[in-house]
Order: sequence, then structure tokens, then C-alpha cells
Amino acid sequence: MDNDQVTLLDFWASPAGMRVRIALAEKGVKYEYKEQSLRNKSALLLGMNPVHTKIPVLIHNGKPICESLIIVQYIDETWKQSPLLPSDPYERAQSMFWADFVDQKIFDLKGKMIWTAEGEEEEAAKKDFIDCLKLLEGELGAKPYFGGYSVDGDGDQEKR
Ligand SMILES: N[C@@H](CCC(=O)N[C@@H](CS)C(=O)NCC(=O)O)C(=O)O
Repeated sequence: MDNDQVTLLDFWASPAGMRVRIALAEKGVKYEYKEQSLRNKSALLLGMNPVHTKIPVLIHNGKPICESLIIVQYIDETWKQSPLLPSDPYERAQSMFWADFVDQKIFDLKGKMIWTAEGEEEEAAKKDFIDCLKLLEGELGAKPYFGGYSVDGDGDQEKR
């Protein structure tokens, strides 16, 4: 895997991009970072992600992988050291459920709404946003990590 060519098309402030950068850092994968303009999209970005034309895109040995959650799964399956997702299928599904919850409820609905809404609508969005964070906080409970107790990603289920 040492000869792998890994490139990340990203934008510094992107939460989806950060997800991928954290996964690559946890795995110790070396990669070339290519900052992208979201206003003036490069031919490379349009060519690598023609469907959504969004960052992040991971390019592994010339082949693009798009959508941050799919990229994280790909990274976990390609570089096996320091597993990110639990090996147990049920625990794995739960991890994906909460990651999807963050995308659907926190990024898409509440995040954008708080930026754009005004007055009562903004107040309602803020309340919803805090309720979502409380839900996540409740799910985390007293565990040090979202997926369990251990840093090696096995979920350490007997301690749950
Ligand atoms: N669901 C996507 C979301 C990616 C996304 O929204 N990327 C934004 C930057 S944070 C983007 O490229 N925006 C440009 C556009 O919408 O044209 C993922 O998880 O990768």
C-alpha cells in the first residue's frame, strides 16, 4: 500500500471534508491535499464527481470515491489498521445510523436553517438543533468514544 496514490479534493471549512481528513489521519495514510474553489469548480472536481460536483472526493490510484460517509467506509476497508467502524454488523449499522443522523438533522436541516432563517423560524431551528445535540449526547452517555470504549474501534461490547 506504500505505492498508493491518494489525493483528496477538499475545501478547508467543509465538515464533510474534515470527516475524511480525520479518517485518513487516524489511519496514517499519506495523501496529497488539493484545496478546491466551490464557486469556480475545477475540471478535476467536475470530472471526478460529475453527479454531485461536490467535495470531498478521494482519488485512490486514479479512481474517485465520493460522499464523505462512503469515503470513510472505503478508507476503513482499504487500510485495515486502527479500525474506525465496529466489526459487529449491528454495532456498525448503529454507527452509520448516527452518522447519517448528523448529515440529515444537523448539517442539512438545522445547520442551514439557522444560517438562513430569521425571527420565529430561526428560534425554532435553534431549539431543534439543541434537541438534536441532546439526543447525540444521550446516545454517547458515559462512554469515552461514540462507538464504544476502545480506541481500536472494536466497540468493546462487554463494557457497554
Ligand atoms: N453529502 C456530501 C455533502 C458534501 C458537501 O455538501 N460538500 C459541499 C462543501 S461542505 C460542497 O461541495 N458544496 C458545493 C456545492 O454544493 O456546489 C458528503 O457527505 O460528502
